[in-house]
Formats: sequence, C-alpha cells, structure tokens
Amino acid sequence: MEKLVIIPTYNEKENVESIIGAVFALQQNYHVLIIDDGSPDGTAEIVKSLFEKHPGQLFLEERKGKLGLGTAYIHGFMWALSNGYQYIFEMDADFSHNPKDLERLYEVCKAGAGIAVGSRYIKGGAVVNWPANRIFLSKGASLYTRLITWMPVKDPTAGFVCYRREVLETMNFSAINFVGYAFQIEMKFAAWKLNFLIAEVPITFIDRKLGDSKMNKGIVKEGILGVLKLRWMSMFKNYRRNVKNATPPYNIDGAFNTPEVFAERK
Ligand SMILES: Nc1nc2c(ncn2[C@@H]2O[C@H](COP(=O)(O)OP(=O)(O)OP(=O)(O)O)[C@@H](O)[C@H]2O)c(=O)[nH]1
Ligand SMILES: [Mg+2]
Repeated sequence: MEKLVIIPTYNEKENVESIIGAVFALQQNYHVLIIDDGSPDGTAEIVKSLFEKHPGQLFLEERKGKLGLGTAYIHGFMWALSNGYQYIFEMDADFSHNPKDLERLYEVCKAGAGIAVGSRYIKGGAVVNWPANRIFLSKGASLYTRLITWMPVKDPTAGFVCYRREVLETMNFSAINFVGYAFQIEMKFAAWKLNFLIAEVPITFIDRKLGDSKMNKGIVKEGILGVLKLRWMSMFKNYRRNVKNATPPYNIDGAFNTPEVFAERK
C-alpha cells in the first residue's frame, strides 16, 4: 500500500471509466480512490461496476451532495492516512492531467520532496487548448499569489500533486479554510509554512474534451480573497501553529485516531 491516487468526481460519467483504466494500465501499483459527491449522472454506479475488474485496488467514497473539491480531498486524505498509504496523489478525472506523469511526481517525492507539484508554469510545462481568458486567469492567479504570499511556487493553483504521507499527517485539516482554487493554494501554503520542500515538475495540462467544467465565479472570488486571508493569517493569527497537527494521525471521520489504529500503522 504505497501509492494512492485520489480523484474527486462530480458528473464525470464520460471520463471516469477511462481515467481509472488509464491509471491501472500504467501497471505501477497505484490504488485509486474516487470521491464522488452524489453525481446525478450516475458516476458512482460506473465506478461500482468496475470493482470486480480491479479488486482491492479501486475504492469509492460517496458523499451526499456537491460539497466542493477541497473537502472531497480532505476526506480522501484522511482515508489514505488511515489506510496506510505513503504517497498520496491529487488528480482530476477529466484527463487534464496525464496519468503517465504520476510516476514523475512520485519519483520526485521519493527523492525527498514533501510535495511534488505538476506545474504548467515552469520551463518545460505547458497548457494546451485553453482559451486565452482561462490562461490569463490562471497565470494571473499564479502571479497574484506569489506577490501577496511570497510562496516560491510558480503554479500555486495546480491540482496535480503528490504528497508524502508525513506532509498530510503534519497538517490539521480542520484549519484548512478553502474549497476551490484557494484550496490548492492553501495546501501548498500550509506545507511551505510547515517547512516541507515543495518541488515543481513540468507537465502539459490539456483542457477537458468531455464533460462540463465546474469552475464558477464563486471559486475565483474565493481565490482572490483567500490569498489575502492566508497572508493576513500568517502575519497576525499564527497560521503556522494552527495548521500544525498536534496529535496525528486522523481517522476517516475527522476525529483523532484511536490508539489501536495508530499502533496498527506503526
Ligand atoms: N467530489 C467532487 N468533485 C468535484 C467537485 N467539483 C469539481 N470536482 C472534480 O474535480 C476535478 C476538477 O474539476 P474541473 O471541473 O475539471 O475543474 P477545473 O479543472 O478547474 O476546470 P475545467 O477543466 O475547465 O473544467 C474534476 O475531476 C471534477 O469532477 C465537487 O464539488 N466534489
Ligand atoms: Mg478540469
């Protein structure tokens, strides 16, 4: 149980089977956890129909409604920690992230980084098929985040990431504030504040071909205000102390683990 790819889904019936297939086709011993938020299009049913094909490798957590990307990932992180995984990945279901790049992220974490970020905005990275306004927004967000926070990450909104287990264990997830793009920024910010090494790996990001975007104005607004809030909290509210987990690790319900689970994992 080394590597777990967490894929959050909301109405991804056109993509979910092929993205799962693409990860298992790598034959590099990844497990996959889908976090589905009650997709009305039946995404979860498609996942269940694949259990038989991938026994012990494919998992599904279903939540009642669309609760946002950030809380979906936090749910997945707690699941990953309580199930003993060492390297935990974030990846979208829509093929914007190429599963073949998972191994490159893994190698960088294995070599010692706390977080490996699949980055569009370093040398060798690229964005394909995005309209000019989307690129402008994304690059603008990157620049804005760096200006305000001084965090040394060129693609802070990136959602293709590998975390070493220790990074997630060290975080107090209940102190994480945001759910959209700001969530991706905050995860990196928190890891940086906790002194973990963040490495960027160039990737080519390709716009989704199938299914609909879940991007909306609220997510952009959260990003703009969220970055200011992060800076504010880190200056005056002792962000670092709050985001540090006093008593790792968690169990899946968000309560602290029982001693048995802790002992089992050692
Ligand atoms: N579980 C869950 N998954 C979500 C939610 N919102 C988005 N997702 C998933 O998160 C991933 C990223 O969402 P996207 O809609 O692709 O957002 P994006 O990549 O920022 O924008 P586009 O690629 O332009 O659509 C996809 O796998 C979505 O299905 C949510 O509220 N809950
Ligand atoms: Mg996408």
